[in-house]
Amino acid sequence: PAPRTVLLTGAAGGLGTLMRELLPRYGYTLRLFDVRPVDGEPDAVVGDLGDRDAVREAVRGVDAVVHLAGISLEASFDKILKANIEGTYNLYEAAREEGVRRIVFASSNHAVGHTPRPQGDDPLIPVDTPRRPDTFYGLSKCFGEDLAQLYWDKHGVETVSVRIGSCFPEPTSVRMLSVWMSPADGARLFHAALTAEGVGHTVVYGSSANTRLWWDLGSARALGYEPRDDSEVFAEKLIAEQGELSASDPSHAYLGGHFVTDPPIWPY
Ligand code: NAI
Ligand code: 15L
Repeated sequence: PAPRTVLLTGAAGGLGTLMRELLPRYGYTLRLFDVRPVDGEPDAVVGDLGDRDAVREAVRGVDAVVHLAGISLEASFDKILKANIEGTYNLYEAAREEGVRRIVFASSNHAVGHTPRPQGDDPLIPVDTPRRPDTFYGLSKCFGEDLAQLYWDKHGVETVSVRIGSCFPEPTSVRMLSVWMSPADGARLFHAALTAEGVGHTVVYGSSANTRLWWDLGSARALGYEPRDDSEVFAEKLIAEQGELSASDPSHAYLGGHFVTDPPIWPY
């Protein structure tokens, strides 16, 4: 049966806030979890991914998990280790113990961020391109994808790992014209990832059907995902403001964009 009750971790965050609004329209009842209180949601569970008992209690009785919680930008290795590596392990272990059979894991384009971006007539980047993280953050997403594979092969917990591009209400950079996922398409993709049958562990890129797309959406479409949005409507304005991506600037040369060159910027 299709999952109905879904644990949404990271519910206080940017993507969590968008999905809190959009996923219930597909009929899901959400249980919310975050280390921070969730605005306007007094029933949300406030807990840390590092607290195994809290995580186990949070997953108890749900049909599936959409796992968004964690550090979402580059940070020190120690912080990434706690929140994203140990935290994601705790979530999978809790799911195994509680018999939860489906997880949608918010992976990231930064798992492959050091891959040169296609230029001109270059082919789209396939989903099985060798992983080339651009940060410790991206490395933690590689770990999460491998953890998902392990829990499928060994314990029968299914995962769709979604290598999200940039999911924000609007694209705000020229790079985002290629990697943007509209919130509505994000909800479509998460719904497909929650309901497609026999996914085992499937890795997909998460973006809209952008004219300037850099990667292959084939594995996402195979789940039943049909994106409806295209960032091209924002192209003229963004290119007039910022110019085209440069071929020689290292922060424009790879899928991960400025993550390849930025210092750690996680604020706490
Ligand atoms: P965000 O930083 O706004 O939200 C992350 C949430 O996780 C925050 O509310 C934070 O309090 C919570 N969190 C952090 N550490 C925690 C812990 N130890 N225990 C419990 N909760 C914890 O990030 P955003 O943009 O909402 O992203 C959500 C997820 O999607 C992240 O895993 C991120 O890596 C991934 N992602 C997001 C993209 C985007 O475009 N928004 C792109 C690629 C990946
Ligand atoms: C990510 O993984 C981040 O979580 C998000 O904040 C965006 O910066 C996105 O990647 C991106 O690549 O634009």
